[in-house]
Amino acid sequence: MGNNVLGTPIVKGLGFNSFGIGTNACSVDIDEENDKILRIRPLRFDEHYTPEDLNAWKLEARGKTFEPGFKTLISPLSLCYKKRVYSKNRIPYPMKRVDWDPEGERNPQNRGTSGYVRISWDEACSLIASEIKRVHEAYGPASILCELDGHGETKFVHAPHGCQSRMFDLIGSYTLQTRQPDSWEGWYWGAKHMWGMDPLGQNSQMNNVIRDVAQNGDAVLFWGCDVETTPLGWGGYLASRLCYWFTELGIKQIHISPDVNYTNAVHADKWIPVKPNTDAALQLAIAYTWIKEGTYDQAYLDTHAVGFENFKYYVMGGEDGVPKTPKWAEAICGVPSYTIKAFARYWAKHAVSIAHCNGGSYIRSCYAHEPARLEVALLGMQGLGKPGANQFKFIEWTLYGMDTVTPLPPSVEIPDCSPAYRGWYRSFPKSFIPKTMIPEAIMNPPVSWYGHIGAGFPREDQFDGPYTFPLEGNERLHMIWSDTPCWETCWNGGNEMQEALRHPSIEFIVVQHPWMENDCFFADVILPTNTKFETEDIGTDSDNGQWNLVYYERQAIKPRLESKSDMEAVGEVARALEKFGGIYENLYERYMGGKTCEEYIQAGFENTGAAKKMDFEEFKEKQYYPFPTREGWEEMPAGLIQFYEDPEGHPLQTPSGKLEYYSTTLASQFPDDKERGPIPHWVDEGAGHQERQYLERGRKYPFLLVSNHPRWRVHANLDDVTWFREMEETCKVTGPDGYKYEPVWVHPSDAGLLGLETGDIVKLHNERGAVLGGVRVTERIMPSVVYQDHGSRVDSVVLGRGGLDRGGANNLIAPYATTSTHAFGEVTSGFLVNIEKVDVLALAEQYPEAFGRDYDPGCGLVATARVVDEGEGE
Ligand SMILES: Nc1nc2c(c(=O)[nH]1)N[C@H]1C(S)=C(S)[C@@H](COP(=O)(O)OP(=O)(O)OC[C@H]3O[C@@H](n4cnc5c(=O)[nH]c(N)nc54)[C@H](O)[C@@H]3O)O[C@H]1N2
Ligand SMILES: Nc1nc2c(c(=O)[nH]1)N[C@H]1C(S)=C(S)[C@@H](COP(=O)(O)OP(=O)(O)OC[C@H]3O[C@@H](n4cnc5c(=O)[nH]c(N)nc54)[C@H](O)[C@@H]3O)O[C@H]1N2
Ligand SMILES: [Mo]
Repeated sequence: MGNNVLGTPIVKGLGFNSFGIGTNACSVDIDEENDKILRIRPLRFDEHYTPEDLNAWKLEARGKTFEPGFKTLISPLSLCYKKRVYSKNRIPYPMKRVDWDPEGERNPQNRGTSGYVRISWDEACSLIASEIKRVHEAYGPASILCELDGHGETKFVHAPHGCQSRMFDLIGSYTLQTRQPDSWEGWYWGAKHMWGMDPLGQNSQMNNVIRDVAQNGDAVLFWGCDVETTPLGWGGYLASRLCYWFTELGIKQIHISPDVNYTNAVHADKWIPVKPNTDAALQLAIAYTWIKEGTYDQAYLDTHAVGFENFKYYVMGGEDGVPKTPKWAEAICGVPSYTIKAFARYWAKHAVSIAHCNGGSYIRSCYAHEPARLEVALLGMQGLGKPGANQFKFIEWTLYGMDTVTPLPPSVEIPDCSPAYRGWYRSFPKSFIPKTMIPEAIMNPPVSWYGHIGAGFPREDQFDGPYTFPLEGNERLHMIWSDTPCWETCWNGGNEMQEALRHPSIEFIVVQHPWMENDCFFADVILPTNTKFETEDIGTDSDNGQWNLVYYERQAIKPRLESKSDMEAVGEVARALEKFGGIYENLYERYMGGKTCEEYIQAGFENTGAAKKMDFEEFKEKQYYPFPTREGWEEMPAGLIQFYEDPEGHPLQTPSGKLEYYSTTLASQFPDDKERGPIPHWVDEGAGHQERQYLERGRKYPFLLVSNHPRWRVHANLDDVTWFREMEETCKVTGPDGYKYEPVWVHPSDAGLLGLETGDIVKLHNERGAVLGGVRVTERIMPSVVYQDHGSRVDSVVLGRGGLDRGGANNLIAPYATTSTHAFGEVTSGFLVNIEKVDVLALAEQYPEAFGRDYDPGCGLVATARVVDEGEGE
């Protein structure tokens, strides 16, 4: 700390990742003066290292070259981050819900509407400690639910998530809310059974695929893929640069999506508009065309696949009497049959790869396993793995430190700082609940399901079970400790969750978080935590594929307001528990594991190859070490070429070692499953879903909502950034009441019929409730589809099922049911709604409390909007 403007800047890794482990960040330099952050700018690698030191890589194709740069390509989501640090939305001090009295009335029904009073850290920690002890004695440790699974800032020692689980493990366990394979539900529940790979599709075999495409590909299908948006949540602009290069090389970029997303608008050669979550129909019609015209690779299938005949029988209509013709598909997916045929013919004649970030709605909607499997089916029919014909990803190239997922030249190692990490360490307690089933588990236990639910588990794990909550002899849930308070705006059926959080069985909710938003308003006690600018830490970065590095982060500014880091906050509770003795004795020291922060940072550093190059002091001085490119990367086989050339010698991880168009394991495990049978199908309805426009519900709710990953947020993060909110063109729409509404794109033809204009305020609604939004009339969205980004801050007018939200958090009205009967994924996009103009000034009169909250257009609700008594403070 101190005046560094003329001295060395402070290195920070900005970005988000699952559990907040510091990979995939975008490293930046911070200039600070007098305990104030002045600016954030790219980190330069050539300050301490030369291209020779780094064994700089280079891709060559068709006489052109692509090289990485020597500074990070940072995104607006990182550049803006000081706005988060100084947001009016920062929780200033510990708080207690005004009508929650642990000695008397707890008033759970008032959660979500109550006010808060300021309390001291001592009082907060002592309340939490007493509640833990009481719940332990009355119900047992598994009655405490830990919500610790969200993305978070890239921190190691001061881990954003899961510090409480470390403490609970020392005093008798807890119940874990497990992370879903959220990003890739369809790939996990579906594609994995067909080609055995995980987490996302082909990403365990993506080596050198980008060079392969550059040299051998004719076209890349961006099948639900927005490279100008979603790589920015993790890192920077390298993926964007690659799209420009593909254009230079003459590689066609074909976009298949309901909207003209930000990549489509800039890079696409062609857009094929498809209605949300109807891709399966389009895919089946492509297969039909190839079969009918004999333009698929039967010889490849003979040696590389099993069960193709069964699939073919279904496609041609043998099974249900309905041939899956382009005409049949057109009525469902909105793509004209002549376009489907032309597209199928183009694909059959060219070397085509498919690119994703993760896949969009059709991977996170009902029956998402079907389009995921059908994508593999199509790739297989055209000789998957041959030069120029693979599937690859544009993000998360070093996820979980995996070594084989980068389609770009890898470095000598992916740095692993895990000894520094103090958050959840991926251990599964016996008692756990899939995240998608939390509301049911709270309100109507017991609940049961199959599998541990999470990417990276063996394929067979999905068949284990059924698992049940609560375990035999255990009580239901009575307490929740969340460091991830965004369930409402990020998961399926948020309105139901609001009811669960107000359920009488839940006696105590504690939340620790830097910002006052979303589920925080349901907490009984709130602890203010801080951002990575306020602590010293270590981290690693894949710099979006340019360079892998490890960096040391100096503390940039003092902790703001009364905040502590997440790790320290839990430590304070551990200290408060010690007074009860017994199992709580000496808890703080045990929780800290006998090391100081500095020692953890050093342990993290020692675990990376950087320690072979320099000592800890030099590392702290230089602040970062980029790893050189691995020798011999050019020789690494591209994608699935080995499987293509020698399927017996290089089998897939399926039971047969081949592509399974008919899955014998699905057939034997769940013989009666109508939604996920052994062969991928088009599924109309079932398992609690009726989300098709042509079915009965579609008459009442005729629009399909596509709820993309937000351009100007990372899920629930960053909705309070002043700079973004000023951008009326893309970020928010200002209503007549001065409130910044979340945009809703509507096609001009629909707008005409409904009498809507840009700037109107509408409600998107179905039987689960309604959310407001601000209209933008645009041809960038298909007719009969509306688009509103996901993750906007909840600002409830009416709570619970049938409720109304001003913030535009459309997850509140997403389906409650999971992917399908035996697949427990989220269903959060591609569902039915209706859209209707509202008069916000009339609503404001009807709901004066909700519309009168302390609000700043620059950030949304301010942190103290619900504070009724600021007290004396500490
Ligand atoms: N409608 C719709 N919904 C979706 C999706 C979609 O496509 N459409 N996609 C889904 C996908 S793929 C995902 S991965 C999930 C993401 O869902 P989540 O991972 O649950 O959401 P995040 O907002 O990334 O992060 C969780 C919380 O961590 C908080 N946080 C960040 N840093 C810190 C910290 O240092 N300390 C503490 N205590 N908290 C911190 C954030 O403020 C946020 O409240 O959303 C899913 N939901
Ligand atoms: N800025 C930003 N970056 C992020 C995130 C964020 O929240 N914000 N989240 C991160 C996370 S956790 C993840 S999982 C990834 C997500 O990465 P993706 O899954 O790729 O992201 P999405 O926005 O859900 O979908 C991408 C595009 O798919 C198209 N699409 C949507 N629905 C459909 C459909 O039904 N069919 C077809 N064919 N196309 C469709 C839309 O054009 C959309 O822009 O992004 C990561 N990066
Ligand atoms: Mo995700």
